[in-house]
Amino acid sequence: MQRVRIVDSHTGGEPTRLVLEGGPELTGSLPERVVQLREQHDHFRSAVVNEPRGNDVMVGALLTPPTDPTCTTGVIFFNNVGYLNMCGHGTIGLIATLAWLGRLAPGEHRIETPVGVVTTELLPSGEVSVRNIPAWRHAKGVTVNVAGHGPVTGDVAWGGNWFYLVQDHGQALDLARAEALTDFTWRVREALEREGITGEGGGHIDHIELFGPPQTAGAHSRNFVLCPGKAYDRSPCGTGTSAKLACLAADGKLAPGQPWVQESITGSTFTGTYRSLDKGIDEVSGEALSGGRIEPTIRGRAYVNAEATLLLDPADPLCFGLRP
Ligand code: PYC
Repeated sequence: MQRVRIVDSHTGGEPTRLVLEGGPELTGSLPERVVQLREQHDHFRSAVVNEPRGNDVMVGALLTPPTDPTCTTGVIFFNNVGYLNMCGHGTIGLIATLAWLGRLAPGEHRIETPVGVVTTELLPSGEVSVRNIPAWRHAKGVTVNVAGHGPVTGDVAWGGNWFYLVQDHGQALDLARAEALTDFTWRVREALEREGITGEGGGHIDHIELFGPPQTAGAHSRNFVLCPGKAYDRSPCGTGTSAKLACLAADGKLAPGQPWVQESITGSTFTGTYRSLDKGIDEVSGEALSGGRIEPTIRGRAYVNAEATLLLDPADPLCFGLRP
């Protein structure tokens, strides 16, 4: 019987299952460890997050020793169908969980992910801020023909994962419509694939993000985010909010340092700000340049809600989870 020690948390409704002990031994750089996990231990990913122990919404986070000695830990995020490059809500959950375990104190902690180091801060309030890896808009106003709906126009942006962000979609962003929104965004994703639209270097766009008017006082926008395995994000999505900030910056609609409160489809919120990198802001006019890179910071709160040991019994035919 393999034993896997986990702590669950949720960040704005989106769950994170942190694996503390019992995962496979991985070596090399973080991107190399993702390849090892995918090619040699994918059944472990499935055992942790898929039914019957998990569910389609669950995001796993495997702690791994950092290769960068300035980092507190390394982490690999995964979900019901594969691996995430970065995960904002998951990083907030990771810090809240390590704090609850007494493994870290309020203040700054650097975390190594497969796509770079993010700098987190555990605030005295219990909130966590995540200074993410650079984000940018790759393409503005890309139109695709969505089956059953017609043309839809959106931006392609990177926020730690690749996103297609749509403002004008004709969909009401109400939680009661989650099934219809899932169907619509899945069709958008299929249209992107069919029409060969990708991120930079052929990066797979596996997150679709719709925006609409907020329902919470003080919020600037509400979103619905479809994740790669067809589950929707219950939180405002940290990497999705980073991609949104990159688009706002590129359009000159949000100044560096100005807060943007992003509400999720469940009503939870993240606050985002950014710092300009490269030549994202025209030094003469002060205007944002399309394609400029930004450094986003996302702030939110996670709550620990379970502590358990998973038992992986090789005699159990569903030991490694229900997989399509
Ligand atoms: O918060 O970045 C995020 C995220 C990605 C997928 C689910 N949550």
